[in-house]
Parts: sequence; C-alpha cells; structure tokens
Amino acid sequence: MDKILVTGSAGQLGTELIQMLCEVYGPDAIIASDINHNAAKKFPFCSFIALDVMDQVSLRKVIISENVTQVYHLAAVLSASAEQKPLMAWDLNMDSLLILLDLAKELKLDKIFWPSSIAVFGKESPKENTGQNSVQTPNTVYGISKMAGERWCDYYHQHHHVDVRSIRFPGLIGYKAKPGGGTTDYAVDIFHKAISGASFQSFLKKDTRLPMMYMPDAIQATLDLMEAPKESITVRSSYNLAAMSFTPEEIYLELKKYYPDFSINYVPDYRQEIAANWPQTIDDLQARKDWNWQSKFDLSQMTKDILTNLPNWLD
Ligand code: AKB
Repeated sequence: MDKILVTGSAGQLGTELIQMLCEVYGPDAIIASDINHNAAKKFPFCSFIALDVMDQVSLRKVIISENVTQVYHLAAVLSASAEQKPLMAWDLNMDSLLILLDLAKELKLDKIFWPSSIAVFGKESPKENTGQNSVQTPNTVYGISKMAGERWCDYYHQHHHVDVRSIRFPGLIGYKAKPGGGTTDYAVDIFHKAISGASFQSFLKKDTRLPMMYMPDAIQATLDLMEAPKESITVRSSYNLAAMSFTPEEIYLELKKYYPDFSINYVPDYRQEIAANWPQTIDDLQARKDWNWQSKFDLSQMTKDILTNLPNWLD
C-alpha cells in the first residue's frame, strides 16, 4: 500500500492533519512521525515512527521500507522560538527541507507538502492585501528560512519535476494541540485563559492586526491543494492563503461576549517587533482561482466552535 508520511506530527498543524488524513485515506495509509518518541501516544489510530528529519539515512530508509509515496513535511521551528536559537532554527528549517527535496527527486516521490508562512513578508511588503508576488523582505530567521525554502521548492519543481506544493499559512488557531513558539500563538492561549477564568496578558499591542485562520480551514486547504490536478497549480513557491484578520483587542471582545468577567492587559515583548513587520491582510486570489480555495470560518464562527469543543477536549 502507498503510504503518506507526516513529519512534525505532534505540532499544532500535524495533530489535526493526521486525523483528517486518516479519515480521508484510511489509518493504514498514514505514518505519523516526530522527533519526540513520546508523541506516539497521540496517534494510537495509525502508525508512528520516531524520526529526526535531519537524519537523511533514516528518512531514506523509512521512505523505502514503508513504501512512502507522499510526505507532508511539517517539522520546523516557528518564528518566536527561532529568534531564540537562530542557527539551529535555520539548519533545521532549511536542511530538513533540502534533504527531503533531494530524496523526492532520487526516489521519485509522488507529492510533497511543505508549509510556508506570512512570515516571508516584511517591513517593505504592502501591509494590506499583500499579494502573491509582493516584495519579500523577512527580518526573522523563520521568515528568511521560509522565503529560501519557497525558492528551493520552485527550483526542485522546475529542474527535477518534484511535485512539491506549499501554502503560506497565516496564524493558525486550533484547540487540539498546544501552540509551539509562534508569534500568533497568543490567539490560541487566550481561549484557554478565558475558559479557565484566568485573565490574559497579551504579548502584542491591542491594535496589532494579523492574518489568522481556524485550523479546520487550514487542514481543508492543505488537502484541497494536494488533491488538485497538477496542471491547475501555477505557483510552485507557495500560495498566499487568507481567512480572517483580527487584533488582540478584537478577539478579546469576541470572547468577552461569552465570558463577561474576562480581562486582558497588554505587555508587548520582542514578538511585537516580529508581528509589526508582517502583513495585516492577505490577497489569496491565486489560490481561489487555481484550486477553488474558500475559507469557512470567520472570528465569530471560530470562537463559537472552539468554545463549544475545547472544554470537552480538555476533560
Ligand atoms: C508563527 O507565528 O510563527 C506562525 C506563523 C505565522 O507562521 N504561526
């Protein structure tokens, strides 16, 4: 049976993507993997392999021995964490992608998915309706690694016909996994604080508007892109994608509708500088044209869905 390998499975995107991949393709077709062998307990319903994505020999052995034909490469160090360990983050984000792209070429893998980010844009990029081909001047290690990674994806497609597909995700918000070092992760933590009756301290200023997306939309977009016919894909760097944009104050006020006593204070830290250089809204027309992308959740719909499901999830 052809298998799909997912790296970085225990992360925010991986946790929910694995569940959907198992629903769509069947659990026998999915191999979850993560460098943390304890992550196996998150995936009792499919195969799990402890895997270091920097270990080319092991990765090659898994692909061959397990008959892997598709890889979703999610392992990465996100923006805030990457600023704390720049060279390690650059090595992991870049070398792991290059190892995979070269294996995809050698072993003729069917398809690769690799997530990019709004972090490829920077101070000189338009803040509003940032376009598919807007200037990219990232000023974070994470953004630089994603910009370089996009170029390598396009290179391996053009020169070696590797079918690698990518999405520039906005901030992703889900309730099924703890956030992992992202500048946008305040928007995950705020739900936990509201539900637990605690006050919330925002590390971003109240009016810092960022593009955001509810995880179900992100998962659906990933599957839609991977299922799209090759000939419909006109972007081999990475597709812009949008769903909503909001500020810390706006998500706070949405939560206050459900928790009237919920309180917030704003104590910006180094992550404010990161967020201030990112776009506020994204133009995703090309994804809509090429593979019929359409988001389903806005802030109000996402908040209602999370508050309905998170308490049971935590029990
Ligand atoms: C981060 O905040 O680092 C990520 C991202 C926007 O790519 N969530």
